[in-house]
Amino acid sequence: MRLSFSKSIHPVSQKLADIVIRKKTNLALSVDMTDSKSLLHLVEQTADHIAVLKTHIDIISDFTPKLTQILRKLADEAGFLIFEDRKFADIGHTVCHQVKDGIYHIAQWADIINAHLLPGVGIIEGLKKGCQGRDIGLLLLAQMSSNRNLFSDAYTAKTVEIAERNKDFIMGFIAQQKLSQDNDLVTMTPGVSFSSLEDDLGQNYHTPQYVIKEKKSDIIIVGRGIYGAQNPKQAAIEYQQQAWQFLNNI
Ligand code: S5P
Repeated sequence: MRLSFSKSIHPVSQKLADIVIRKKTNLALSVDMTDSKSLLHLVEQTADHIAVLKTHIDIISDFTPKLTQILRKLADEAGFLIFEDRKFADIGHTVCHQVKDGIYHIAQWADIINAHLLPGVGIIEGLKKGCQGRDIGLLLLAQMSSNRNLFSDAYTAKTVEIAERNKDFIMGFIAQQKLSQDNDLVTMTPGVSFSSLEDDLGQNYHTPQYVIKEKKSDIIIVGRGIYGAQNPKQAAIEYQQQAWQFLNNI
């Protein structure tokens, strides 16, 4: 099996590798629902098939702290990591509060967070400070899936370079392909669907085969391909099986 990060020095990547191997899944489910009941129903249906649950906690209309307590409990019981896709992008002092305080207290329940490196390396220190006390991994956005995005090759290369120098906290990338030869770093790829090529707001999709086999990513991130399906549990199983098969090079 090609699981390049299985010996990563990052504790969250180690946990992720253990889950991927034990549950035979390199699928991250993006639960972009806006009410907690639908979200929890989806998680209960798919928990056995996912390695990571990716949330956008700030789109939940009826959010209460109870929701993140329940998600944390489900994650510990079913064995998946929680990735809060907040895409931090501010100065260190501000992101420190954004990850720790407010109504979401992300650092109390998330295993993985992500950030844009646009403001410079202070964002890494700010998030690290805000995450003190728990094992949390930071993914840097090195590329995006959306049409005509403004990521340049130079920006992507600089992001990779900075990640490779900060592996105590940075666990890898959100990217469209494997970018670093450093096996401590994980690559997660969104914009994955069996059936769609794009949506009407600029999203682009590729198949699990393309992303895992051709582009050598580690983890596929799937949202509407699963929760928009007639049978989300069955769809999760199909994405799980395909992504796993191509990770194993069959
Ligand atoms: O480049 C990116 C980065 C991210 S994190 N493109 C993305 O689509 N995402 C997120 O992945 C996006 O915010 C959404 O939550 C998910 C893709 O959802 P889908 O429904 O299009 O599969």
